[in-house]
Parts: sequence; structure tokens; C-alpha cells
Amino acid sequence: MEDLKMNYKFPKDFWWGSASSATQMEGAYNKDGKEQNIWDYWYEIAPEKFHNNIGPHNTSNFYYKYEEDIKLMKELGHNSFRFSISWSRLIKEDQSVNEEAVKFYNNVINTMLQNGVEPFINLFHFDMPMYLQNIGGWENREVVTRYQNFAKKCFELFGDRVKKWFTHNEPIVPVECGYLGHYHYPCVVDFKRAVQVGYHIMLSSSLAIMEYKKLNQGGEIGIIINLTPSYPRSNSEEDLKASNIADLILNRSFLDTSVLGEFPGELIEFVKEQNLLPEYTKEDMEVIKNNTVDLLGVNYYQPRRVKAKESKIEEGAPLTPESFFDFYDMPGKKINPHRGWEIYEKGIYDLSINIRDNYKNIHFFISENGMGVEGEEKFKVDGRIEDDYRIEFISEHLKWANKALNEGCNLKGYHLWTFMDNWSWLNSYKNRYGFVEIDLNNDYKRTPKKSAYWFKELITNNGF
Ligand code: BGP
Repeated sequence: MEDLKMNYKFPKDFWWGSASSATQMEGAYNKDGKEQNIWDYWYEIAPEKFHNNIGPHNTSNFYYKYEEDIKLMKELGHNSFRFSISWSRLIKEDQSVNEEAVKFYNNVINTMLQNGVEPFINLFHFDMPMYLQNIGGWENREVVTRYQNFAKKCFELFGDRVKKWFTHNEPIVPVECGYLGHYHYPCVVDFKRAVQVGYHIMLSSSLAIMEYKKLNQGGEIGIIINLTPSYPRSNSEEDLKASNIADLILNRSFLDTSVLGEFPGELIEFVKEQNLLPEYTKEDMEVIKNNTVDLLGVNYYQPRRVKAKESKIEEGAPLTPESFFDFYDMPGKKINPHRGWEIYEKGIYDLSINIRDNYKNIHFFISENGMGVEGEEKFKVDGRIEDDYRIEFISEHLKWANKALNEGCNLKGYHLWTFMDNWSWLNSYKNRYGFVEIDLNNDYKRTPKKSAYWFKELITNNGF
């Protein structure tokens, strides 16, 4: 790839670190009062859905090993780490607070602060408590209120020390995977229900922001969105239109709402035309308008290459966003062969410029970016994984991030997905993403990979 320049310097106070989520790393799925979430339940009824039948019960055990892990973060030079609070661990079905969970999260937060690793906390990372899914999950307005209460409780319990909060991780995922595809429970394909879910998630985000502001705790609150810049195949009217719809549904429905406080007018038109309008109230729309985010986390993995609809829609097939556009295979594109995702480093620059120019130049950070690799053991030399491909992946993305920074983008940090290899939705341990290897056959022993030391050096120099 084009070498943009030789030295890449980042600001002194740049946030360097990594991200993970409760279900993917905690373990102790049924210990100390934790109740079931949709993942625990789904694994119970359909273990064959999960790669090698490994479910969320087999994670890296951060619940028991957090001290060791946080010390390792410090050793590796990280100044921040994002994790999520498990709703079904903290709040019981009878709505009381689980004191064991409070103790655990307090210990984690305090240990992080003692080690100079700033906690960034996210409230929802795909893990709906089963007792709430049973009453309709995000389709039910009551669940939005229950989330609002959960968020408020988290701020009250931990907000004296935690100054970076996020309401959701990738709000589109429960919509797209749970209600437009078969990837997440409840595996429904119904565009209208999906729109209701998306609307309620965005409303819940604004209500959490409202609660946070009332408490005046002196921190910041945002949301984490996975932006997938949408590139049309050509400049033909049809391709441009298709790419615009993809962008509208997949990016702007979440980005505009969070930062600007309104659903894009075009999206509302589209939803009305297709008879997909969700149930909403004027009061709730006011809440969305008045409670926008202070900062943004952007997860960036891959772009979307879009063309006008060419494939036939099967008779009787349900309406989905993909009824309105097709994806196309761009010749010569770079691919991560393990995960099948396109690698397009410049996407990070394009999305940054978009935020600078169209979203109030709000401050944001890259909250996830990473490379999942299958069979990493084969890159082991003298007991350590020599993941030069990951070093290249990170540095190529950082070059473009650096260019964005130099052109006035308000970029504050970079977090890799993820700190240590973790369990993933459906794919379990198929693709490894971490700076640190987890040995599943040896009590989840942690061993830093080559990239961990390279990243440490980068942090020490604030550049490379
Ligand atoms: C993001 C999620 C993470 C993580 C990552 C990698 O979308 O926020 O939870 O899993 O993607 O994806 P995967 O694990 O599916 O390869």
C-alpha cells in the first residue's frame, strides 16, 4: 500500500488500548447470581449453532483472572480498556441488584484505575437477559424502560470513577442479526419488527444519556457504532441510489440519530413508503432530539461495496434491506481470508472525514478494528505467535487514521479488537483477534503475541 509518509505521530494523550465484552470474556455464566441471557439460552437449546459446539460458557474467564489481565494491560502499555457490564449479571429478574456483581465490577474498575488503565464502560453488547427476551426483548417498550433503569443504576454505582460511558455497541447488530437474519437469537426475519427494534434501541440510548446528564458526574457518554462506508460500483444513477439506501439504513439510521438527534428525513420517507413505521410517541421523539451523544466510538472492520439491485427476489421471500440493493465483489479487493472480510484501510480515513464534515466534528475514537485469524498456532515460534500480519493490519489502518488526524478530524484514540483471544458469537474461537493468546487446553493461559510488544513500543513513542 502507498506509504503516506515515514513517521506517524499521535497526540500525547491518545487513548491506546483494546475492547471486549462481558459475554465474550467473563465466564462464570451461572455463578454468583448471574442469570441467563439470550446466548446462554440459545446455547442450551441449539449448541450445534456454535463453532465446534463451543458456547458462551467457555470464555477466557476474566471474571476470575481480571487482576492478572489488567496487570498485563499495564505491562503492555495500554492506557484504556473498554468492557461491558452484563445486564443479566447486575440486575435480577425481580429487578433487584446483584451485590456479587457490584463487587466484581467495583474490583475491576478499581484495579484498572490502580494500574493506570482507564475504564471505558459499555452498557449493552448483544446480551439481552432472557427474562426480558421472554417479554419481547427490544420489541417491547417496557424493555426500553428496564434498560433505562439498568443504565441509571450503573451510573449511580460506578460513575464516581468511570468517566467514559457508552450506551450500546453496534446497535445495528441485534437488528440485522436478530431480526433480519438468522445469526442471533431470536432469529426472526421481519423488516417491520426489525425497524421497531432499531427504533427502541436508539430510544433507549437517548434515555440513558438523559439519565446520565441528570446525575452531573462530570464524564462523557456516547455510543459505539460500526460504520461501514458504502461505496457504489459506479456513478450511474442506479448504483448511487442503491449505495445511498444502504448507507441510510446501515449507517445513518444510527449515526444521525445519535449525533444530530434525528432520524434522516429520507429514511423516514423510505420507512413510510414501505409500511414499516414503528410505534412511537411524540414524547419519545423529543427525548431522542434532546439527548445526543458527547462522543462517538467507531468500530471499523470493512466497507460495503454496493450496486443497484440485479438479483431476483425469490417469490414469497420476506422484505429485507437487501431487497433494495446488492453487494458486489470488487475486483482486486484485499481480503482477510480467515474471516472473509474485505480489508480496506482507507475506509478509516473516509469515515473520519465524514464525521468531521457532516457530524459536528464530534470527537470520536476507533473503538474496534482488528483481524481475526484462524489457526494462529501455526505462526508460533519458540512459544510465541509471530503475528506480523496483525502488525501490518494495524499499522496500515493507523496510517490513514493519522492522515485524518492531520486534516482536522477530532480523533482521540485507537482500540484493537481485542485484548486477549475471546469467544465470539457463533464463531466461538475460530478466529483469533487478540494481542494475547489464550490456551484453551491449559487453563486459558495468557501469552502475549509479537503484536502486543510492537503495540507497546508504538504507545511508548506515540507513533511508529
Ligand atoms: C464486532 C463485535 C465484537 C466482535 C467483533 C469481531 O462486530 O462488536 O463483539 O465479535 O465484531 O467479529 P467476529 O467475532 O464475528 O469475527
